Amino acid sequence: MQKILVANRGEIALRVMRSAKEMGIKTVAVYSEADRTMPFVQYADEAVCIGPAPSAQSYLRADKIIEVAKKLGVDGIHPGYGFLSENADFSKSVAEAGITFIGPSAFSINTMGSKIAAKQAALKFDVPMVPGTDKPLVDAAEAKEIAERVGYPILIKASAGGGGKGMRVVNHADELEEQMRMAKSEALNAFSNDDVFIEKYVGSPKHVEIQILGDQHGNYVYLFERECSIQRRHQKLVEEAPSSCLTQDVRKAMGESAVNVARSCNYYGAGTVEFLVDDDLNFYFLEMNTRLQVEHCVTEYITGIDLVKEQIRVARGEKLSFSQEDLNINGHSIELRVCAEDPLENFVPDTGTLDIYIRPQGNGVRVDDGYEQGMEIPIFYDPMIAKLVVWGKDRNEAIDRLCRAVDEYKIKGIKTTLQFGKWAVRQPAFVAGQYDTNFINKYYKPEYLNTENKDEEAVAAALAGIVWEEGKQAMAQTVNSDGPSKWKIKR
Ligand code: MV4
Repeated sequence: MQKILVANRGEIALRVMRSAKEMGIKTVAVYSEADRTMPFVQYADEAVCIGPAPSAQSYLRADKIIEVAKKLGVDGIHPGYGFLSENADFSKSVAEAGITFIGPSAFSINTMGSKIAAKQAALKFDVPMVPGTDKPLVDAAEAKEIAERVGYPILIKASAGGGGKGMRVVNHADELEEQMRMAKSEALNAFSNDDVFIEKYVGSPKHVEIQILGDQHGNYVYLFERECSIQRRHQKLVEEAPSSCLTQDVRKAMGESAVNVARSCNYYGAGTVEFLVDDDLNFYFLEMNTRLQVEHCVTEYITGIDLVKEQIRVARGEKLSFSQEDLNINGHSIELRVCAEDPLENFVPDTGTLDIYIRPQGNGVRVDDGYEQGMEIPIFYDPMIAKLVVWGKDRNEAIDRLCRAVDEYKIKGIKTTLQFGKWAVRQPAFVAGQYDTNFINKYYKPEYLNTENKDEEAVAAALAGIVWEEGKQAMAQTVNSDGPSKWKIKR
């Protein structure tokens, strides 16, 4: 593979290009008119504008992207996450154009894209699942029968759903018919498919997901878990690896189940198998995400594996160069998603200009971001502007380091989730590792955040720094254009 096109934008485009560069592979960026000046466009060896700002006219234009790839002699396309990353037709079209899709086959994407097909496939490998159905519901009468059998409360889920869309809790039999009708109409609207199924509702679960890697020769490994229970409206905000609630035995059992889910759809590449974990550490398969995930960095920190490089190697047809026995958990990693959202106003997205943008640095700190100071955050895309990822020799050090890094991070001009993240990891429930998907609803109130501008001094200092830098630059320009002797003459 000589040249990779990254069909994405922002931090993930940059992150993929960095690994490609280390492997001696050239990179191509495709970008929308709104993204012209972004770092990922500048970083790429070549860059092509593919359309106006709205994603439907740029980052989702599979035809245009493949056309650019062919024209520039690209031999691999990396889809990142979101956009076309879990689009089976795109995976297929890329392959048909004679280009390697750096991701799973259309078959794997299709199988796992249908929650019902995914359950049917995984069932053959004895993967634990929540009691319920693995076939589309035929009518309300059948639904009632099944609900009686598994017992209320139940969940109605859309087969084409995921990320919580088209999900309805039903507490009593007399709500079932109405909720089923609504779930079906919601699913039809959102996914053009109204298949729904039933699961027993697990209250207050933990969301634990397993990172897997598979090659095209039938070899699989699991790279342990990520605990992602701190989320709001199905948007994750804080993720960590490893999970502090699992035992070695449960970790191994979940890892092996995750590999079986991957096996069940002949998966290759990097993938994530999501599980619900209850208070007794029973775990249940939820769904598989057939892409590199936002939070992959915490897994990279604790395993020392570069997941993007492994994706590229697997796509080239290479065998995995390590086995399960070679993998160990080293230390602890926490990621905070830095989103342009106001945690004081229900996390409503905020737009504006990054008037000040200064990254934290130092031991055990990784910032994956897509913007520079002075840039505007466009309204067209995901509000996540950066990921602050830390590593510590143990969980307490990781927590302290995250707080230190939040303090060093200076962002002015837009509201962000930085202070929320610092609050979250200092909560007694988080520190004790005793939290589930209700964490934010249960504990968070906007007034808990330190809202007064206690950072005013630091910002003043940062501004002074900018003025100083600008002054130095102006001076350097004077020196360069006129030669050093000018100073002497002027004096
Ligand atoms: C569940 C559940 C409880 N019981 N399934 C939400 C997104 C989708 N991936 C599955 N989800 C859930 N499925 C059963 N049988 C609770 C959720 C859920 C959830 C799961 C993971 C992380 C956050 C969540 C927030 C609300 C509900």
